[in-house]
Amino acid sequence: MDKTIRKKGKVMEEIYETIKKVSIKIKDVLMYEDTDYTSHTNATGDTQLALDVRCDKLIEKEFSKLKCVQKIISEEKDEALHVNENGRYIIGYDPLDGSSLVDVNLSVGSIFGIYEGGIDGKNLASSVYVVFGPRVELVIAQDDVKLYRLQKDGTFGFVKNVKLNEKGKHNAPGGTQKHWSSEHKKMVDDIFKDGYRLRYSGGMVPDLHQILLKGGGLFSYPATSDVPKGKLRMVFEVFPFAFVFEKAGGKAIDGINRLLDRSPSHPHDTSPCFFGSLKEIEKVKAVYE
Ligand code: AFP
Repeated sequence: MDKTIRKKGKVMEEIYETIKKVSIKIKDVLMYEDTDYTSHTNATGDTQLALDVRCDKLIEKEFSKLKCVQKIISEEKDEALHVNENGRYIIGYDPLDGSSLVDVNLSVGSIFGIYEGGIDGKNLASSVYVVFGPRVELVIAQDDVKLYRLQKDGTFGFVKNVKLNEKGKHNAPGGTQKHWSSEHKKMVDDIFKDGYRLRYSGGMVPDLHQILLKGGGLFSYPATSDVPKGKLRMVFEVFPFAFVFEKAGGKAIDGINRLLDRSPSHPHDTSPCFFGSLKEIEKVKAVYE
C-alpha cells in the first residue's frame, strides 16, 4: 500500500479513537449531570444547556491533543478554535445534537465531520456520529458505512456494514407543519398515502439512524416560512449525514442540488435538507425541481 494512504489511515484511526474515548465520557455526563439551561445562547441563537457546554469542552480537550487537527469548529462556539497550523483536518462537530430531548430521556447524539482543505461539502474525508440511547452506537462513514456498539468492556465492537435499500418504509418530516409550503405538505401527505409510517423524535441523530438501520425512508427538514433557509447547520449536521447517506447507497439533496456540492459562506449556515434512499429522493425531486 502507498505510504501516504497508510499514513492517512493511521491518522483517521487516531481521530476515530478520540471520538470513541470522548463518547464514553459524554455517556457518563448524560447519565448523571443536570439538564439546566445556561444564560448563554450559541451562534444560532439557541439557549445553551449546561450539557451542551460540558460536551463541547470534553470534545475540545481531546481534539486539542491531536497533531493532525488544524482547527475545530463547534456548533456551540461562535469562532473556530485553532489547534495546530500544520494539522491536516478540520473537525466540524455538534457536541450534543437534540440536547433539549435529554430532559425527557429520549435519544440524542454527537456528530463529527472531518474536513480536509476547508469546510465545503466536497472536502469531507469522513464522518462519524454517535447515538446515545439505551445503548451507545457509533457510525463511521469513510469508504463505506460501519456500525459499532459500546460493549461491557468499554470498547466499541464492530456490528455490521450499513447499506440502504432502494426504497424504505419510514418517513421523518421535520419542521413546524403550519410553516410548510403547500407543495411540501402535499409531498408528505402523498408519502404517507403510499404506506410510509411516521418515525420522528425531534432528534436528527436517532431519526436518521433509524432510517439507516431499518433499510431506508425519508428524513426531511425543508425551507419553511419561519426558517426559509432550513434549520439544520451544514457543517455540523447536514454535510456529515449527507456523506453517511451517500456512502450507504442513498442520496442527500437540498430539494434540487446534491448537498455535498454546497459551500457555506459561514460555518453556522443552514440548509434545507432531504436524506433518503433512492426512491424517496426521486419523490422529493419530482416536487422541488
Ligand atoms: P436541539 O439540538 O435544539 O434539540 O435541536 C435538534 C435539531 O437540531 C435536530 O436534531 C432535529 O432534527 C431538529 O432540531 C428538530 O427540529 P424541529 O423540532 O423543528 O422539528
